[in-house]
Amino acid sequence: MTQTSPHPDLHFRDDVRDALHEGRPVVALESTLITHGLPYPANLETALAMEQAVRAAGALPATIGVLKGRITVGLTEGEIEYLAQRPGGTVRKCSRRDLALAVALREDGATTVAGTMIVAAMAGIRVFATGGIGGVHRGHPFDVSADLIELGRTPIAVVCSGAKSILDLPLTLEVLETQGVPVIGFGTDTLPAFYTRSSGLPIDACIDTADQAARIIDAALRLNAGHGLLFTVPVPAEDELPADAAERAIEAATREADEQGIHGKAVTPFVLERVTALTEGQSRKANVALLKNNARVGGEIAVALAGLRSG
Ligand code: PSU
Ligand code: MN
Repeated sequence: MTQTSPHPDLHFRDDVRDALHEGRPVVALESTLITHGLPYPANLETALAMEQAVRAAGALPATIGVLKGRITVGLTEGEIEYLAQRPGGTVRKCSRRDLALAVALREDGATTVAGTMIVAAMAGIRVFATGGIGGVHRGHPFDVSADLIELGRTPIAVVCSGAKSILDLPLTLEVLETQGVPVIGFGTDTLPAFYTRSSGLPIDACIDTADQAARIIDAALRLNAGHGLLFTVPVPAEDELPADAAERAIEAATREADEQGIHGKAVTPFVLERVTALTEGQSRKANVALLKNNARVGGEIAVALAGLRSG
């Protein structure tokens, strides 16, 4: 199916524009995990490995970011490398509230899950793969990630490994319910907890194939549902972090954030960095593995969806 004409403020890599125009499968990828989620060079290697995993599944990757105020759908390898090497604090972390600032002030910006959803949906992309979404912060139930609100208002499928257990997962599920967002397990009937395969919390559906996922996306589009769909894929078993090690590190890291008065958009990057340090990099192995795996699953879902909508 041919997509409608994209927005004048979006700059497309040529192959992404062509693929969208022709109804071929495209998977959006975010850039905050490059600038705020992982250090150089793991960020660059992981971003390129995710693109490769999307391609291997038969879809085209479109990493989304803002370069000197230009919202770009499909960063080139050189542009990804540029963002990956920017010193900390020089790239704006762009959630919904930040996009207009980055554009008008001609800044470099990295899109979060919320920011990437907005741009991808404007571009006509139906599937977006990432690692973990933001959620409700432990001990700070008023700190609700804009990702959850975006999922309630922007129609795109987000493939992820749930939310990190640095967050309050039961409260995160409550907010998703309020926002009208179904949580669909890909090969699981509980919410994955990012570093570990299961939080034990029940979710709304369990599916096993990309074709089932495509049917759900297609039904939501036909119903004009207007909200996001959350597909959750557990970290591969061989890369899972032992649950007690993850929990200990998370508790220590969130305590440090409180003690140091870290707040606002700095909380998530701070805690992620501290968890990695406290688990001596063990958590990073899980993080990188699930990112690549989710990119592959996103690619498979996009391929199934393109088949369904052209047939
Ligand atoms: N969770 C991760 N890694 C990340 C993020 C979340 O495991 O890099 C990033 C994503 O871009 C997500 C953002 O959208 O952090 C959430 O930030 P906040 O909690 O400030 O909304
Ligand atoms: Mn927050």
